Amino acid sequence: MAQEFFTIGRHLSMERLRFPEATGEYTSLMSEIVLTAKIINREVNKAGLLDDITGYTGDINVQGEEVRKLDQYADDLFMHILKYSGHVCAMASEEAEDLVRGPTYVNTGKYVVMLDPLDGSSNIDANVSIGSIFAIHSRVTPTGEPGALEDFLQPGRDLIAAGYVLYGSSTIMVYTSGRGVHGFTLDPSAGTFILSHPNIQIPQECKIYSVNESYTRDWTEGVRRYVERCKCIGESDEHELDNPMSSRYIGSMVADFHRNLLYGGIFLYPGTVKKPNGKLRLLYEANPMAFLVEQAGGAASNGEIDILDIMPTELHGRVPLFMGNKDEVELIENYIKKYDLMEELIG
Ligand code: P6P
Repeated sequence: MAQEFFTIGRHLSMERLRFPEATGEYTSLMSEIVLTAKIINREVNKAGLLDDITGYTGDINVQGEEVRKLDQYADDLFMHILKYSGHVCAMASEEAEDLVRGPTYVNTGKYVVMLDPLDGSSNIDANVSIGSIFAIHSRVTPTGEPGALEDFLQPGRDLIAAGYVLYGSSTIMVYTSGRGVHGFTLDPSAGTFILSHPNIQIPQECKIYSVNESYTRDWTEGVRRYVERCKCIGESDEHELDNPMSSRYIGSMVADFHRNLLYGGIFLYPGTVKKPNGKLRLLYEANPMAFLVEQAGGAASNGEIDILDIMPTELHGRVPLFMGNKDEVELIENYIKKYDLMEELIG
């Protein structure tokens, strides 16, 4: 139940009061992200009605993916609003090959922002929920200089905030600044996000597994055996379930993640023999989700170590991603350790 008009603005102001030395820059930056989310929500909601905002731009992004008009719109909007906020010295986006910097006067900005402006947008024509993902680091380069790559190549453990906006049956912003995970649902009539999910904690029981099973033949032995265990098929062992988990996979990570966060579940995007690092990007997909799920009592791993402990080496680096209930993530790591090593040894 939404707490009566406890808006995200009031939440951010109360957060600021915790830190007397706070300059208000972070609060102001978050307010700019909230504004951007409202505008993107408006465009996503009418996408099916207007030709000029659906379909493809004809460009190919740095990922080699066809760019949709809504992708470009969302990216342009985030860039414009954040670039001139005065708080961001540089940005990284799925849609931009290199760093994006603002005008010289914002070299004093304290933060860098990493964005997937509109994740899952290939689903928009089918009216499937899509999302925006953001993550915020404090810069490590001297204030006054242009933002630089090393401002982004920090482990997720050092993030100061991360979140997503899910444009679905209703639009919800879920974010953390390291003091719990909080969900705010947009009240379109009031034009503001209202606290609807305070202190989200992932349920103890893992009821759902989410993975694209069309890649089964390319998985390593450990991943394959874990998924078989979720389905109660294959060789039994001490981790055998009494009943299979439900399979839920919509191909839009923010939607899949949000459902599993609220209901209890495990999301897998494994590497394969051909693509050992999988598909999802560390800086603006895996890290923000890992920060959120750890704050909600869950875990996120690349199959060996916590996502948040990975030292990034490039803007668009990819990682295998297993995230959700902590016990399940640990079990996946054990299966990988046990069976993938065996596979390597015996070939
Ligand atoms: P696949 C969407 O393109 C995305 O980046 C994520 O939102 C989603 O989880 C994944 O890719 C889906 O990838 O290979 O299963 O279609």
